[in-house]
Amino acid sequence: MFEKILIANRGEIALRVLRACRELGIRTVAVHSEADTEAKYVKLADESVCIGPAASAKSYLNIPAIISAAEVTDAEAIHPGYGFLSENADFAERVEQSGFAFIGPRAETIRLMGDKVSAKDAMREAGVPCVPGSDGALPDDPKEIVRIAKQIGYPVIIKAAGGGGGRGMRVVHTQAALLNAVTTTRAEAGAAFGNPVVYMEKYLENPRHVEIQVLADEHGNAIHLGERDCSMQRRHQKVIEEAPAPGIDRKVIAKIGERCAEACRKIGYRGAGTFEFLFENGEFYFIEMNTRVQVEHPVTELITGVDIVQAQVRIAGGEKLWLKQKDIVFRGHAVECRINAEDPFKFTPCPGRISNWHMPGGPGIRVDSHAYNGYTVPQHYDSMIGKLIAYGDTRDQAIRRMRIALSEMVIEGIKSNIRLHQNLMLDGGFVGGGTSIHYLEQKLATQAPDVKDR
Ligand code: MV4
Repeated sequence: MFEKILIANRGEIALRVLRACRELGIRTVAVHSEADTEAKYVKLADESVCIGPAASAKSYLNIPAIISAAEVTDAEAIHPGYGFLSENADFAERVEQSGFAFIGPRAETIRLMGDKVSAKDAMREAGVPCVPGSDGALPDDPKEIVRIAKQIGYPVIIKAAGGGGGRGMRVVHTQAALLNAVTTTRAEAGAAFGNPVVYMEKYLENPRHVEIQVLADEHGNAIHLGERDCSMQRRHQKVIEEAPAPGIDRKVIAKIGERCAEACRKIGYRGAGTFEFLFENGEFYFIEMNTRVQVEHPVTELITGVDIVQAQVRIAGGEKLWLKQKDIVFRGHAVECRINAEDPFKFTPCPGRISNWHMPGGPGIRVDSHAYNGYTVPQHYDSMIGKLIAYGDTRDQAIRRMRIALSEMVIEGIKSNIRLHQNLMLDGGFVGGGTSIHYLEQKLATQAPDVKDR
């Protein structure tokens, strides 16, 4: 096993990785920008290195600075967390070429999944059910494009191969609008991602976002850790996640989970990964694969008892997977609320000094946050300052515990979205379970103006 790991990230996930390393008896190196010098996890790490100014491009995205930090501290491996460089194949490649282990999949796997056309090709080939579509890049010939759309049936969606996570997509309802939409999406994709390749899918009008967590080792073993429902989102930012997904038959999950595990074996996947699906009318349709640990990994940890971050580290260290599929037992229910430093109704970011910070506790409550009393939330990064996760024997118990935890939680000095979560925990749609990806935006759009403008 590694003796020292460099954590190439910030915020709550840097602290989460640090704790996983501590438990494994591995020393840690925190790298940080000038804006994060005072962060608690930086002080908790065995060593720390300042890698540049506040701007991400000059620090957390600065590949030479991060590799130099690993060199001067004699770290053996680099954990990229999520966001920043976590899904950058060139970074993974340079880390390994410099003689360090990258805690994640091989660079070529990251590259394969980063191109959404090659990712879908690989998954279709490996037996994972995909959204019906163009089966590859769209050709240039307009007649062919029209033919493909006709065959799929309207509405269709045009997506950029270099996109993902909601960037570079356009829904098309009629043949009249098709060719302009393709031209525009291509142009935007070329400018935004340096890759004008686009593909077409049937547009699913009211799906849920259900994803499957997998773990795979470099010896050809792979398992799944079940699903997470991440449908409660606004502008492609997840707000609440939960596991298991309400109302889906366990047999259906076992079947799609095994398809994902088998796909991992077939493509030689290594590490933790997530298969993103749209779920509609009882069917799973693959859309993308994430090759990193995800923000919402704790809900899976709570219902399976598997520490996903420790698993990432052990797998990167070359260990053979110590768990078989039959060892994975799903128990209880977990809900995660993302706590953001933002206006709870207008959603504008609200950085600044936290004058009072009190976190809830009690049975089934987990708080993953790097913040503390007196901490200043920097303006330079994402507004997520922590995650509140509630576990219970049943979904109902998890939600009740979440309501209590939210009522105990105090964040003063900055605005937070606690009140949004309090509303959602009492919302009929959420409490009923199984709402679509459009539910939250529709609810917010129809909310009474006095509530909206508060
Ligand atoms: C779709 C879709 C409907 N049909 N693809 C958005 C994020 C990216 N990962 C894929 N996305 C979607 N792809 C087809 N064929 C609807 C979305 C979508 C969405 C998906 C997951 C979570 C939130 C979403 C919000 C809007 C649209």
